[in-house]
Amino acid sequence: MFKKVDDSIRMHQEDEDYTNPPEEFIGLSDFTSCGSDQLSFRAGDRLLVHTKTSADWWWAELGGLCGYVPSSYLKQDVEDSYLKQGVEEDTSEETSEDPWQDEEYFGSYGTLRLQLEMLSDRARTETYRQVILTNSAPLRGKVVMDLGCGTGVISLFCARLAQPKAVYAVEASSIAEHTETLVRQNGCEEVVTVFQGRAEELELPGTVDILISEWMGNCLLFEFMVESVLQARDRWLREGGMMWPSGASLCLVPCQALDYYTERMGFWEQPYGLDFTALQSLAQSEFFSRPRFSHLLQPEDCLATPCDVITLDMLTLHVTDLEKLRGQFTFIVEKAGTFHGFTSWFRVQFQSLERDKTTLELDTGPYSEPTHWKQTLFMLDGPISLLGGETVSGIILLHRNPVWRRHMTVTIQWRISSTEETGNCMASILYLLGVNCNYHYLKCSLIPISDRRCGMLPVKNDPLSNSPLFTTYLQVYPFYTY
Ligand code: GJV
Repeated sequence: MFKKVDDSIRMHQEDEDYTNPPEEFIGLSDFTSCGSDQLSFRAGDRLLVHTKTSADWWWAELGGLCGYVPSSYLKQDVEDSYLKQGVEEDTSEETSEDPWQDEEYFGSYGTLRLQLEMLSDRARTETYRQVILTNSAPLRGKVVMDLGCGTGVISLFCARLAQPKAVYAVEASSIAEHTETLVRQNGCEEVVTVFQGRAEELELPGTVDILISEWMGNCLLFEFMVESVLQARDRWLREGGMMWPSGASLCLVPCQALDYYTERMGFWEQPYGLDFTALQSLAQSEFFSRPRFSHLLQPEDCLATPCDVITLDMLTLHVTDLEKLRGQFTFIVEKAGTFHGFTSWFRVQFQSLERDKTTLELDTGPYSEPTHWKQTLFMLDGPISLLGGETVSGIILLHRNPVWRRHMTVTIQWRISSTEETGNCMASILYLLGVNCNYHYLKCSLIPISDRRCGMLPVKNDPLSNSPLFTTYLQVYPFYTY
């Protein structure tokens, strides 16, 4: 599985500064590799980091094996490094850092900039309004909790459009100081009570019938506010109560992203008549190593019908389920095109309080009205041409960061296969890709063979079990990248 130390280091050090000795780091938590170029380790293991390949992934060694490791799972061996550098030890800052980054998180939600962004997202806000409007009859006399109410818009919809007994509007950021005023100005103070504080630390007058919240982040889970919602559910939702949203799913599609690709990669070909192609691999790792948030996917750039890769039932989901989520996909390419990457988004459902009434949905995908989340694009290292009828299949893994609790790593492993008859080639494997051995960066590089109709690999057995898997590893970054 893993490369032997000698070979891999030699390979890796080709253009490295030999004078830099490896640094020792300690595993903060267990890490299980998701591919043959990653290295598994356990909390407390001492790893030698040879190269800090990118901000997120480092090339490290443990017990004679080498592989990539996520930098956020490691901490420096402070004693060792300080001894070496002769600096006095001071870990106070490091140890006092909040893994939830609440100061920063609630600080940003205390600004009108973010509140305006959410409120002016018509599709989002209008869906919540419709949910309340269409459920106004059964909402009568009910107790509702609005978790993360912000300016209180959902609570106000409840009070204005239905006749609940009480609405508990819970908000941890400083915006809550204004929510109180808005409640009064809209004449809802009899029904809506604002609780300023973290939902986890809150005392409410009693249980609630409905827990409503707009907790979704990029790629659905990012920010992991969903944990607060699940904890509130377990503490405050009465038996048989309703969660809104009641269900959620993460969606994925292989796609074209020609404009984005050309803008970031094509540029270097001949700017001002000069040859800047030497910068292309740098451009690739700088621009494509992280997901592109706020990508707006055009429907015509979908190469297949999108599918739900992960679905969550908000009544039964456990906080521990969030640590690792796994989904599968098989896309059948509908029309020939260039495969630049995968785009992801989410849908959430709002089951009706009344039996047999329609479930409302908020869909943040390319076939619906754009929302402030837009979509998230995961670029491949290089484009691949696909033909209609070929399949792109694989798995997606969401690994919650064990240290930084609002972050996660998204891994997509995929392969392409075809059953098409092609000239003198015996059907199948039009798999023209190889794993680049020059591991400058974690995503596997693809080496497309320029003419896929020649020189392709003969198919021996089942193309699916034969063809290698390509992995796109991406670290999903903080909420403030909005
Ligand atoms: N307790 C109270 N308020 C919270 C909590 C919590 N645990 N977590 C988040 N919020 N990404 N489109 C508040 C946060 O301050 C903000 O106003 C809102 O919920 C987040 C909305 C996330 N939506 C999004």
